[in-house]
Amino acid sequence: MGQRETGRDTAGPLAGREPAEPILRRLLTSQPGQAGPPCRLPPGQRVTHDWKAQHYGPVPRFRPDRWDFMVYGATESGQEHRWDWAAISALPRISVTADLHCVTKSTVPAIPWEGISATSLLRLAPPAGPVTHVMVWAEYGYSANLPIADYAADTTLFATAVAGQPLTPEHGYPMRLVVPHRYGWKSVKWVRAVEYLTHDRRGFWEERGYHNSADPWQEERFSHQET
Ligand SMILES: Nc1nc2c(c(=O)[nH]1)N[C@H]1C(S)=C(S)[C@@H](COP(=O)(O)O)O[C@H]1N2
Ligand SMILES: [Mo]
Repeated sequence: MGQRETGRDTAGPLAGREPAEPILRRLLTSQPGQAGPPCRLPPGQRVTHDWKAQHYGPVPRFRPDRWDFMVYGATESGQEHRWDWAAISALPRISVTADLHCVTKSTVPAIPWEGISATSLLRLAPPAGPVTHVMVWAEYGYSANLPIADYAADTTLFATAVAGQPLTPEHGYPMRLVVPHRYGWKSVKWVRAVEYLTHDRRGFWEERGYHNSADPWQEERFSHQET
């Protein structure tokens, strides 16, 4: 495959935030009252504290006057929904602290995301009954598909900030999707639209050999594993 992910050095808000030891202890300790695997690091992953941005292609420039966010496709009303940056900025915020698992095996632990929950956007832009999946679209045509259940998970959010600071351009400014329970390529940076689908369709990396469902706990990295 001629394409690969590129990494860039960035001094994000997490740089030097915490010594390694407490993070490792937290990762290796099961969380009381939380369902799921006893070890919080998915198989084959290693922890990295150096949060390098991972993406394909250049970092887009944000132009607030031209930027909008759309929900279209199989909406309940049959109409598309559109927000400009001021309207998005006025929506209520949630916080989700989550690990980010890149398929290339690095995991950045405990990123304190803040943003708009996917469920609140689902309420504002209800899907039609037959919707089964969404395609999440970014600048330059990057995309990732998700079953509606993954999109509607209560930890899925459109992040605009980390630790109280706006996202850096490399990490998705002004807004990115975060799907903590899937590999990082589903966490679409520089997001511009969500398309409601009545059938599954593969996104950018899914078409190029990455696994369709991308569950890090099942090590669903590549399509040849799909049965
Ligand atoms: N638009 C866009 N979003 C993207 C990507 C990309 O190439 N383009 N790369 C994905 C991949 S592979 C990962 S691991 C995460 C990395 O997020 P980070 O750079 O903030 O660590 O972004 C995801 N979102
Ligand atoms: Mo990735």
